Amino acid sequence: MALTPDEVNQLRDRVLAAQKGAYAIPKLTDDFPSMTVADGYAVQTALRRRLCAEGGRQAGWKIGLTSKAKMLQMGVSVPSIGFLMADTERVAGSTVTTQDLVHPRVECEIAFFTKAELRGPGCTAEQVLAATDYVVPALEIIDSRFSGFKFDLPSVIADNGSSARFVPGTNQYAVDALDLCAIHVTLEKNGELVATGISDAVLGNPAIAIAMLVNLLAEQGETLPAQSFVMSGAITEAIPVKAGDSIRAVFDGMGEITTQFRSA
Ligand code: OOG
Ligand code: MG
Repeated sequence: MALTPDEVNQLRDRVLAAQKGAYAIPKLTDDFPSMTVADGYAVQTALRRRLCAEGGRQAGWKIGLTSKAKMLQMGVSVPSIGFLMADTERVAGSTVTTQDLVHPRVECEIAFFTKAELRGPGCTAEQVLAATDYVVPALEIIDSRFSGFKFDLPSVIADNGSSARFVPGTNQYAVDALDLCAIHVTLEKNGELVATGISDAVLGNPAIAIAMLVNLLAEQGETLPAQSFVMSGAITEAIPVKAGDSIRAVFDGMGEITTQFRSA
């Protein structure tokens, strides 16, 4: 760690203000070039504690930068985890407001809901599958608080993995009812095809991403409790959206999710 406890709190406040005020700030490493990945997680944990102390409820976890498409798009080669707050969940088919976001982008993901606790280190995809109650298709709306959506790993981790909104689909599937490595997804914006992918883009199998998340949690001394909702990472690159756009994501064999974007 290169940051002092005071600096961790200072960066927590800087990120929190940008999230709440929906404005862009320079990436944190511009001011703190020696900041490490561990520092990024220290800021993220401080952010999570602050939001919970303010009365927020954590709704789950996310792992990101798990597909080649995302790593290439963002110029980062290591996955990162973040937390999901309940007040950032939106119902499938509903409207997402953009006035309270900086420069949102949409991603298609598979989300897992667990029925047993998972703990690392050494958590495997097999253990994840055995502990999974069901999977659902999901959209994530990410929104980096950094100017130009440009960052490095310590900065994006401190910004909670660009977490902004998430939209779980309503159709639930047992993991043995489908081939988790072969879900084709298509993303349409305003009726036009803008991205396609197959779920094995996520580390070969999205269950591997969940195991990786459990192992990263273990490094922070945490386990993944039963009844956790976890997003496994974008299958395709993320697509920018603005007020007036409508999005339709079709997950082959798992149904579709639509959402509309409005200013307020
Ligand atoms: C970081 C978050 C990436 C994913 O699914 O890959 C992510 C970012 O690209 O801003 O959520
Ligand atoms: Mg994501």
